[in-house]
Amino acid sequence: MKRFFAATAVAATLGFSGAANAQEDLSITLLPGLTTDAFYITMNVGAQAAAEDLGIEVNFQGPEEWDPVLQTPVLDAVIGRAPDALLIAPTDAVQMIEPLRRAHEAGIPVITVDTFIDDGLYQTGSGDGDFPISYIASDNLLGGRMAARAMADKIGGSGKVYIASNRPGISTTDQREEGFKAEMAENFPDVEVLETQFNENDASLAASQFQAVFARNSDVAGVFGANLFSALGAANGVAGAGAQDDIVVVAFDAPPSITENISDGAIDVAIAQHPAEIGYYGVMTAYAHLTGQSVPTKIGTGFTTITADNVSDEDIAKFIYSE
Ligand code: T6T
Repeated sequence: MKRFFAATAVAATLGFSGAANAQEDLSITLLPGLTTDAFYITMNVGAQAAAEDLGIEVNFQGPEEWDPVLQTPVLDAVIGRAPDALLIAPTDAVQMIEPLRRAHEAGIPVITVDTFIDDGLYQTGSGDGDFPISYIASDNLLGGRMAARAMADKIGGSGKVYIASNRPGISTTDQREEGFKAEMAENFPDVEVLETQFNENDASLAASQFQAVFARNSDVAGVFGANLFSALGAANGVAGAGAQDDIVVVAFDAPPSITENISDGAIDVAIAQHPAEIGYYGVMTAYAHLTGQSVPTKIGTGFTTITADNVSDEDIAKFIYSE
């Protein structure tokens, strides 16, 4: 009974409406982009906290690498086990539509967390991929703009920069790239954004790509690492070239490996997402839907900007990802 009231109180603050029927035998699967990424490990921490509050079960299961070809068989196995709801970070906005339709057609409510399929506008009656019931994530366009502002500030408003990213076709990193470029074009005309370097989520490749860009542009002023592995790799490349005092690195994501780089001076700014919030509200949203309440089709979570000035603050510690 206590849990029922706790759950309905959270649902009420989220703006969910309708009559709730508490149910404690529910099982939800959280299928991340990859299981070995601190971002998703932290999302699972939030998801498990919600599961505990609600007295339900959440399973965390996914591929070990970012790849729709590897994520699809894991998804098919999950569909075979018929969980009450699926929370998933689709690894490609287009390629994951049909695999996810199989879950939807099997009667499993789909909520996407972090990334979206199609255009991310769900339950609109238009588009191939509007069937998920909700999308819970950072505002990645805004995050890209925040990274651009931080970069422009650190490089003094002019110079050459480039974006290190995973691969095209992923909603999150595509939107960060779009937001970063739009902010530079609109507000920082003296910043030149060079061609984006895609690294397939491989930090070693991101490091060698930095070396290649640096060899062609010895005056490069900054790198925006648009996700954890891109940022770590770029920072390693910059440090390996002995250029950390001259080249600014702005990172998306904030595992300890990145905040340690901030303390050491290899990374200047990290835009931390709030993955635990995504996991918590993801499970709450699934629970609300499963117990007969209406839910928002989109829930946005926040960011925290971390620099050398605040990296050691007590208030910041809760935003550093779990590993
Ligand atoms: O940046 C996160 C996530 O938001 C993105 O979709 C994929 O990369 C991360 O998991 C970090 O590695």
